[in-house]
Amino acid sequence: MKLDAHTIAGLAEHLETCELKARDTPKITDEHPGMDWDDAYAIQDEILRRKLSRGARLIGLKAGLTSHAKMKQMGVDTPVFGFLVDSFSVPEGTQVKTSELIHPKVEPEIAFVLKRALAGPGCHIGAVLAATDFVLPGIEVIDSRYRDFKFDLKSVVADNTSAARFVVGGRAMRPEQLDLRTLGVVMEKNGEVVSLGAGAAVLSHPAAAVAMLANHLGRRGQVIPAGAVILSGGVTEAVSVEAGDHVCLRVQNLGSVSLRFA
Ligand code: OOG
Ligand code: MG
Repeated sequence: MKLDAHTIAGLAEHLETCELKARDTPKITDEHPGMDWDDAYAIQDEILRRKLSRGARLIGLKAGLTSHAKMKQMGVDTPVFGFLVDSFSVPEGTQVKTSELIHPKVEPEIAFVLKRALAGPGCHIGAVLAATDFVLPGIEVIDSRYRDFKFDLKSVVADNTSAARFVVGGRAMRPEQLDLRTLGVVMEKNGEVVSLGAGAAVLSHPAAAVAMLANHLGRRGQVIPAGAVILSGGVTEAVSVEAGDHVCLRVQNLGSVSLRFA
């Protein structure tokens, strides 16, 4: 750790205020170029602690930057991990208020729900599939608090990996009924296809992203709890959205899920 507790608390408050007020900020490594990975996750943990102390519930976890398309789009080379609380979850059919967001983008994702907790280190695809209750389609709405969506990995980790909103829906299926690598994914905006891909775009197998998350948490003495929703990461590049847009994600065998932006 390079930052003291006071600085970490101040940066967490700053980033969370930007989130809650839909205000952007230069990336925090501009002011703190020496901050390390532990500092970045400590800032993210402090944002979670602030939310929990105000009554939020932790309902899930996310992996991000798990596909080459996403890594290339953001100019980075390693996955990152974040948390999901109840206020991020949008029921299908309700509208996402763009006035609460800075510059939202949508991503097509495969969501996992576990029947048993998963612990790392040493977690692998087999362990993930054995512990998975079902998978289902999800649209993640990301909204970096950083100006023009420009960041480095430590800044984006501190900013809870741009997490903002998400919806899951469609048809839940057990993983043994599917080949998650060849699962086709089509995302439409206002009726036009804007991105398409297959599950293997995520680390060759979406369950590998969940294994990486379990191994990341294992190093910190934590597990992925049963019942949590886990977003395994955008299959394709993220697509910008604005008020009036309608986004529909269709995943092979898993039906569709959609979101409207107001
Ligand atoms: C970071 C979050 C990336 C994903 O699925 O790749 C992410 C960002 O691109 O702002 O959630
Ligand atoms: Mg994502």
